[in-house]
Amino acid sequence: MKKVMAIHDISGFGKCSLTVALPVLSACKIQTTCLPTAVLSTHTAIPGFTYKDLTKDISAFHRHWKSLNLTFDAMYSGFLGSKEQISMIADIFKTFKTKQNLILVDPVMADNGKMYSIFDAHFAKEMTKLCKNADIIVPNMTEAAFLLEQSYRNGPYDKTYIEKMLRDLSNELNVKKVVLTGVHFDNVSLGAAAYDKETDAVVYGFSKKIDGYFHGTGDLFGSCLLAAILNDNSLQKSIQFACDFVKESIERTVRDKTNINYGVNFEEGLSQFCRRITGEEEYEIE
Ligand code: PXL
Repeated sequence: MKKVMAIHDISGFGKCSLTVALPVLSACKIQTTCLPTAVLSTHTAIPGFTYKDLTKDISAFHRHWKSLNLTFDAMYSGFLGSKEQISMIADIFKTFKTKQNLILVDPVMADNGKMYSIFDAHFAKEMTKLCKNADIIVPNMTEAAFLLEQSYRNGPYDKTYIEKMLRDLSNELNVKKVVLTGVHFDNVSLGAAAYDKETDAVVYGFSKKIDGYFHGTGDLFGSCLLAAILNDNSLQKSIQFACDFVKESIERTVRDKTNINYGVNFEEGLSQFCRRITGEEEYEIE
């Protein structure tokens, strides 16, 4: 069984971060070791959330896991509770990095042109340091702008803009693979673009765009992407699997008329997603 260390917060209510990564990876038969970075009553977009920072616990987790000689096929970080955590997570990466395993960093900090309420521009500077340790980074368009210290641009975008952004991120952060989410060239399709420095190639994955801002979809995308990659799918196929599954989860949420702040209905599609990425179920791209 493949093994992943998942480094995210636990938001008790409002599906995102560990309450998405853990079920997705487990359903895909990937053993998941959780490093919670903070515990919240809800994610930060729901007013009144409680917040317990776990920075002080991280080095104890690190020491204990090191003493157990744990090994991982991938380490996957998302929402970090404080700036101080960034160097601690970089140390964890150093301890458990091997030639074969994969570090995927989702630089969770912003969306829709704005930083999440608990972060500031200084946090973005620190986040660039963590990205420099990664094999793959998965920023959305807002996070990419912050990482490059550029101002955010609303879409639709064009290929020149997206492909320059991918190459700039790869060069400035010294990362081999970059997956940009929230890419769209019109108002019909939405998806992701992936760059591989080794081949200098850019590939795209798109699904039908559904209007509205649905919370937690970045974490769902990252978790699905990692699960697909660990099942030996190409980067292009992996982004397409992830885009389609996020879109289908949004469609179920719209059908159910759930509050879009509460997270998307991914649960109903999970077993099918797992069959798709393992090749047990034929999958035709729409
Ligand atoms: O989905 C990203 C995310 C993760 N964790 C927490 C958040 C957010 C986005 O708002 O608030 C706590």
